[in-house]
Parts: sequence; C-alpha cells; structure tokens
Amino acid sequence: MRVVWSDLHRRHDPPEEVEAGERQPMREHPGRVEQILDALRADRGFELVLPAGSGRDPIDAVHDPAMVDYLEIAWHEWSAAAGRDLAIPDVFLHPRLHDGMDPPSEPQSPLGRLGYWCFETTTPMVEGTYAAARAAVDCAVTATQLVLDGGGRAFALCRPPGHHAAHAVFGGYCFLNNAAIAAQHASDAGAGRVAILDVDYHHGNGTQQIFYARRDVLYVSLHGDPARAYPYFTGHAGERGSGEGTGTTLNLPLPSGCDDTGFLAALERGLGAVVDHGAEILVVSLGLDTWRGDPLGDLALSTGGFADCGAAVRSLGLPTTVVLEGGYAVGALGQNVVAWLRGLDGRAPEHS
Ligand code: SP5
Ligand code: ZN
Repeated sequence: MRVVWSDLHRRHDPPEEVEAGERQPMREHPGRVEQILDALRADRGFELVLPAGSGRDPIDAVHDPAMVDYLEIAWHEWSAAAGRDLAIPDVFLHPRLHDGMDPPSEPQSPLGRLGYWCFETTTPMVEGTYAAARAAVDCAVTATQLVLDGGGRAFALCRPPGHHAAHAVFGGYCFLNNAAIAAQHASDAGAGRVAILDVDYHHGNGTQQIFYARRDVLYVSLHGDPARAYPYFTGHAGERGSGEGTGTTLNLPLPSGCDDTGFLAALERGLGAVVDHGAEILVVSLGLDTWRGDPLGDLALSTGGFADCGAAVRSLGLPTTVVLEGGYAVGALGQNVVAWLRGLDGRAPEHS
C-alpha cells in the first residue's frame, strides 16, 4: 500500500495548548508522525511517496476562501499585534452574541479576527502552521488521486488532522479538512457516490457540516457520545442530515469503555450504511484515539481490534483513501496504524 507523507508537517510544532483552562504540552505534535513512519518502514509492506502540490482549488471547494486567506496570514497578523509567537484566541464569536441585532461581520482587530475564525483554545498556530496544513491537504489529495487512477487503497499520513475544521471555522487541532477535501476531490473527478467513514474518537463536526445537506456524500461517524466527549455540540444520533441530504449522515455515539466487540458491532452498522448508499469510493478518517490507552479518549480498543476494523472495511471491496486524524498515545500509535492498515490490506496481524 502506498503512503503519502510530507516532512512539512514538522513546521507545525506549537509547544503548548490550552486545555480545560491550563497550558499543557501540545498533544498533537510531530512525534506522532515520526512514530508512525518508523512503524511503517519497519513493516516493509508500505511504499512511502511524497505529495504533488494540489493548489487552492480543492481546498476552496469545501472551505470558505476567506477563511483560507485568513489562515495564510493569521499567525503573522496575530503575533505582530499580540507581541507573542503562539497564537491562541481568547475571545470567540458566540452565536447568541448578536441575538436581536444585525449579524456579525469580521472584526478589524487582529486579536478579534482569530476568535472569529477559530472556535476553541487547543488549536494554537505557529509560523509554519499554514505550510503544514497545506502539505497535509496535498497528502490527502495525492493519495485520493492514486486511488482514483489505480483503484485499491492509499494512506495519507496527514498532520495536522482535519475533521474538526468546518466550512468557515477551524479548531480541534485542525485547520483544513483533509478528509472532506479528499471526498470532494473524488466527487469532482467523477467518482460517483462517495462515503466518508470517520472512526476517530471525536465526532468529525467539520466533515459532517460540510456534507450535511448533500445527498451524494454519506458521512458515517463512530465516536464517544457528545454527552461526555469533545466536541460536545455535535454527533448526537438524531443528527441525520438536512434537506435532500436527510438520511446521508449517520452518527453512532458510543459509551465509555466500549471495547473491540462493541466497536466492531457499531462498525458493521456503519458499513451497512455505506453499502446501502451505493458508495463507489470510500474515504476513512482514521483516528487511533479509540485505543484503550489514549490520554484523550475513554474507549477500549486493542491493537488487534484495529486489525479487525481494517479487515472489516476491506470487506466492502471499495477503492479507499485512509486519512490520518487523531491518536495521542504516541508509544502505541505506530503499531496501531500498522495493524489497521494491514487489516485493510488483507495481511495477517504481525504477531500471530
Ligand atoms: C483530531 C482530534 O482528535 N482532535 C481532538 C481535539 C481535542 N482537543 C480538546 C480536548 C479537550 C477534552 N479534554 C478531555 C480530557 C480527558 N482526559
Ligand atoms: Zn480525535
């Protein structure tokens, strides 16, 4: 299987994030990709390739171009105004702020502008953040193009991740929605009906929103129930899509402690929806933060469970692009990615 990666991810390396009101070391850091690369190389079953530059068009096809323009200059503008080099918003555009008044417009202040486009505090920007985010998109688009050209499967080793980035707002460690851009790229290339399967621990609010009213793109997500899990505001079972897209969003919220058996049962439901949709191509948002030792999650999947998940997705027989999302237990991240991808590749687990 081919793996598309870029070392430009290293340029996004903020030292800290603000989680639950505390500064702490950034969980979404370059070591994640280094660990995965080591495991992929050791396996010898993967061919590492670099991305082609895909330009702005596939990005502007899913995001507000004004947000992308902003991301390009955000760090420079904010850091100059704030006199600091780690850009984290301290004010946010809340939807009720303008109740009973004219709708908001983009603020003129650089300090206000960051909170207009970003929705939370765990998504700091540094000077190289935009370059890294663009390279992650290039990885996703290149991997999808490999799948469109040759069938089969490819893995986009994207960092920063993408599924929390919505049409016109970013957050959740995400700036540009790699998986949504991949899915739209496939659709624009004439691939037909597209399905996105999101197995990250967190609900992919951005991906859901981008395709919420679309009938041709199915979004299926397995995740920690938003009653207890970030991003809290989306991912309830009752969210099913809107307008002609009603029924092409499927949320499968999971209880704390959900193990391999419970997750695989929900995955079978999700795969059934992919089949019923008549999908001709699949994009997987692969988060490994469902692992039992992950510091951000509370599910209980094992490494062997990941192999079973990959094998279950393989059984669909669809051309498939797998896009990396979360996973923060860095010591186990490489083995977990390899297990999942070996399952997708139809290869036996490493130690059995
Ligand atoms: C791509 C991805 O996995 N993004 C996740 C972003 C989560 N950032 C905020 C997490 C805040 C929740 N804190 C719960 C702590 C549990 N120990
Ligand atoms: Zn996640």
